[in-house]
Amino acid sequence: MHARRLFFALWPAQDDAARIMAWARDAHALLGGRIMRQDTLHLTLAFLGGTGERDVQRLIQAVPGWTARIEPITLRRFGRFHGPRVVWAGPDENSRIVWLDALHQAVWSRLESMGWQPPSEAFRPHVSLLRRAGSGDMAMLGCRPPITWTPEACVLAASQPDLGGSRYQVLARMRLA
Ligand code: 2AM
Repeated sequence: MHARRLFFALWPAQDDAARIMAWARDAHALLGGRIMRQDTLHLTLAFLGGTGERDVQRLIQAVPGWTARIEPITLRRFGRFHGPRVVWAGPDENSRIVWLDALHQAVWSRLESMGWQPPSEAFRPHVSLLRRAGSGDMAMLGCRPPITWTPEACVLAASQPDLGGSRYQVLARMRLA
């Protein structure tokens, strides 16, 4: 069996995902590309990449013992990663979300103790909306009323390539406090 691509992510409740999806549809109308499915919108905390089955089992067993303190997150703006042509919704660039940075740090220090190498790049919290988006002017999207949502779950998920995109499978859930 080949390695599955694993990641830890914060998942919105259904009604919050529906509100985020409205942003995705507006962005898609302007920029095209592949729109994310509403039921798999998420905020990635840690991407582990291809993970062998033995390590998948170690991670699944480790997760139920973790707890996380969760507070609301406010999405205020669209942003873009040029390489993968991802368009996303994110918080203000200049305001750090202290609890979210702390959670990212806690997840990575736990992963590091299990042998994973933390990323060298800074954590930039975002919810991806489009992949392979066109190069239209994002300023045309204007400002939207902000979306404040409280993650419903923190999950360990596996991403599997599927026709036209990726399918995500939730493997384990962390307790939220
Ligand atoms: P995203 O958070 O920007 O959408 C599963 O692939 C998830 O892990 C995706 O949501 C993806 O991007 C995130 N991710 C982070 N770094 C990645 C990388 N180097 N390759 C693929 N996915 C990555």
